[in-house]
Amino acid sequence: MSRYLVTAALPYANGPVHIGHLAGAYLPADIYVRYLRAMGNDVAFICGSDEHGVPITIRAKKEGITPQQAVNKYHEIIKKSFADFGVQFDIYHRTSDPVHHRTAADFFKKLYDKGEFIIEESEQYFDEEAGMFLADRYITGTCPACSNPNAYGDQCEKCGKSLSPKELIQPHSQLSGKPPILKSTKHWYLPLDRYQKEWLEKWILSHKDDWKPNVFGQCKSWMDQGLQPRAVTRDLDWGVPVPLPDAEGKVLYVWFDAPIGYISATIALFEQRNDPKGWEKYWKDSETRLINFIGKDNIVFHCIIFPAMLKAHGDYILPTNVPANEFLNLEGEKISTSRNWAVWLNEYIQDFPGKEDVLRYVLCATAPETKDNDFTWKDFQARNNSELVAILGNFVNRTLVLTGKYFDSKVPAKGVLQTVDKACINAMNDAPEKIGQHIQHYKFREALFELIDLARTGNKYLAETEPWKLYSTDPSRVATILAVALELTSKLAILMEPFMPFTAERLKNMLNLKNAGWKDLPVSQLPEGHQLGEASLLFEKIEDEAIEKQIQKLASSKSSNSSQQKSISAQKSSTTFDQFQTMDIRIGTILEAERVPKTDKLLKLTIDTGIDKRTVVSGIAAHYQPESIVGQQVTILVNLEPRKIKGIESQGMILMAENESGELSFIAPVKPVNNGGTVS
Ligand code: B3M
Ligand code: ZN
Repeated sequence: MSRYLVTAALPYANGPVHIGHLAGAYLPADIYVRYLRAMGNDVAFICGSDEHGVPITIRAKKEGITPQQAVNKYHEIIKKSFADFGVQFDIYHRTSDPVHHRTAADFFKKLYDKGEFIIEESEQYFDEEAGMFLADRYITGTCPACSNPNAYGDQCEKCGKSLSPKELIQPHSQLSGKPPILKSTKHWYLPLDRYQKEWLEKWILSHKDDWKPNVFGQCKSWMDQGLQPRAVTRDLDWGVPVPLPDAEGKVLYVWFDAPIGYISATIALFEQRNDPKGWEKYWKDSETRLINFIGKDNIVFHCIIFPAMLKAHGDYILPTNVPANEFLNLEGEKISTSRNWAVWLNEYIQDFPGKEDVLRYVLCATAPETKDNDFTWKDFQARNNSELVAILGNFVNRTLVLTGKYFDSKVPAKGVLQTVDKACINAMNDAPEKIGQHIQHYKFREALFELIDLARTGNKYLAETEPWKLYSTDPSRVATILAVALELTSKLAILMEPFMPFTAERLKNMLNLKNAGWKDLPVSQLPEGHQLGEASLLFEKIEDEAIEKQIQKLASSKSSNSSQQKSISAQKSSTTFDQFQTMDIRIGTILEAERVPKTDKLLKLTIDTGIDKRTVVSGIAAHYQPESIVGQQVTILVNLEPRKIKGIESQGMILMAENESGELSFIAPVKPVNNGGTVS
C-alpha cells in the first residue's frame, strides 16, 4: 500500500465545467483515484475552485456583479456537477477561503524571509482611462512565438508559451481597447533562471522516461529557451494581499496562489477530519507520490513554476508526475466558453439524466491523451449504441436472463471445463493486470479498451457455446457455461468501477455482490447457489432525436455567434413616406458591361430601364466579371442626379445587397417583371 496525493487542476470559478475540462483532467484523475483506492492505497484526492485572477474579475464585470458574487455562483455550480458526475474528490475547496488566504500568504512570506525573491521596480503597461495596471488577461496582443493575435499577457493559449505583457506585439488593453502606456511599479520575482541552473533542469531531465512525452517535450523546450525571472505579484484589487508592509494595492499572482490551493485544500480536509496535522504526511513525507492531473495549457505552471516554489519553500515534496492531456475539440472546432461552443456538464446532466456513465465512457474512449481529439454527438451515439448497449449491456443481459430462466437466478454448478471455457477464464484472469498496468501508466483509453474487449470475449463465448440450444439435452453443460459467464460478469462489475461507477453499482446489485473490490478479483465472488438480484438493462439505446437536439443546440450557438460577430449596422434615423416616394426605382436589364480602364472597382454598364437605354457606372468589378452579367436583371434608381465618374456620365444607380462577408449581390425580382417595372 502506498500513499498518494492526487490533485486535479482547480477550475476557474468563472463559468461551468465543460467536456473539455472533464476529458483533460477530471475524468482521468477520478479513474486513477478510484483504481488506486480499489487496490487498497491511501489516497487524498484534492480539488477546488480557483477564485482569483483576472479571469474572475473580467467575468464579474461582464455580468455586472462583484467578483465574490461571481465565484460564489460558479463554485456551487461546478461543485455540484462534479458530484453528479461521480468525481469523488475528498474535498472540493476554494481559494477565497480564509484557510487558503492564510496558507498562501505564509508561503509567500517564507520565501520572502529566505531571500528567494528578486525585488524590482520596472515599467509596466497601464491603462490611463481605467486607471489600472494591465496584468495577465487584461492585456492582449500578438504572440511573439506563433503570431496568434489574441495572446494574453501571461500566456498564449494557442502555442502554450508563457509570456509577460511586454513580449506581446501590438499590445492593447482589454478594458479600454486602447494601447497602454508604461508606468513604474514594484514587484517580487521568482528567479527561475537561477533555479534552472541550480537544479530545475536536472530534475526535469530526470523525468524523460516517466513523464508523458507531450509533457516532457514542452518542459524541455522551455529549458532550451532559457527561463526568465517571473513576477509573482500583481497590481490588482482581487486576490490574496501581498503580506508585506510596503505592498499596498498588490496581490499574489493567481498562478502563485492557485497551486498553493492544493496545499490549503489538504489542510482544510484534515481540519474537517479533526486531524489538524494529518495533512502533513501528504505534503512533507518523501514516500508520498504527488500526481497533478491538468490540461496542456497548465503544464508550465505545474512542471516549472510550482515545483520551483515548492523547492524554494523547502518543506514540501515535488510532483512525481504531471499527466497532462491535450485538448478535446467539439465537432471539429476548438471548445470556447465565450462563443458557447461547448457541452456543459450541468446541461448534459439535465438533458441525459442517469446517463453520466455514458459520457464518462465516451470521454475516456476519446480522451486526448497523446494528441488533440474530437468529440462529436454522432460518435457519442454510436459508442453508446454499438459498444455499451450491443457489447457490454448485451452480454450481461443475456447471461442474467438465461440464468433466471434456467436456474431461478441462482448461480449454477460449474462442471467439467472445456477448452472454450478455459479460454474465457484465462481472458478474465489476465484482464485486471492489463487494465491496471494501463491505468498506472495514465493510458486510460487503452485500459477502457481492454475492459470492453473483455465484454466482447464474453459475447463471443456465448455465441460459440449457444447455451440456449442445449438446455433440453444437456442442462449440466448449460450450468457450466452460465457459471463461467456469471463469473465474467462479476469481474466486469468490479473492473468497470473506475470508469463507470454508477453502472458498476447497479450491476453489483443485480449480482447481489455487495462489497467486492479489485483486490477480490482473483477469487470467485459467485459461489454455487448464490442468489442473484433483480436484472434490468444496463444501458439503453440513444435515439436520433436526442442527438439531433444537441446538434441543434450547437447550431444555435453558432448562429448567435455569427450575428454577434458581424455586427448588423444600426437602423438609420426616420424618413417620411413622401421622401421615399421621390425615388424612382425600376427593374432593368444589363445589355453591356465593361471594365472602366485604370480602376479596380468600376464597371461601365448599359442598362435597358424600360424607359430608355442608359449608362451607369457601378462599383461592382470586384464581385462580378463583366461577361457574366450581361442579361442580368437589376434594380436601379433611375432618377438619381447624373454624376461624372472617371469621365463617364453615370445616369442612375444599381441597388445591391451586401452579405456579412462584404460580398455584393444584385437584387432581382423573384417573379418575371418587364424592364421599367416599378419598385415601391
Ligand atoms: N485555474 C487554469 C485553468 O482552469 C487554472 C488552473 C489552476 S491549477 C492550480 O485552466
Ligand atoms: Zn503563441
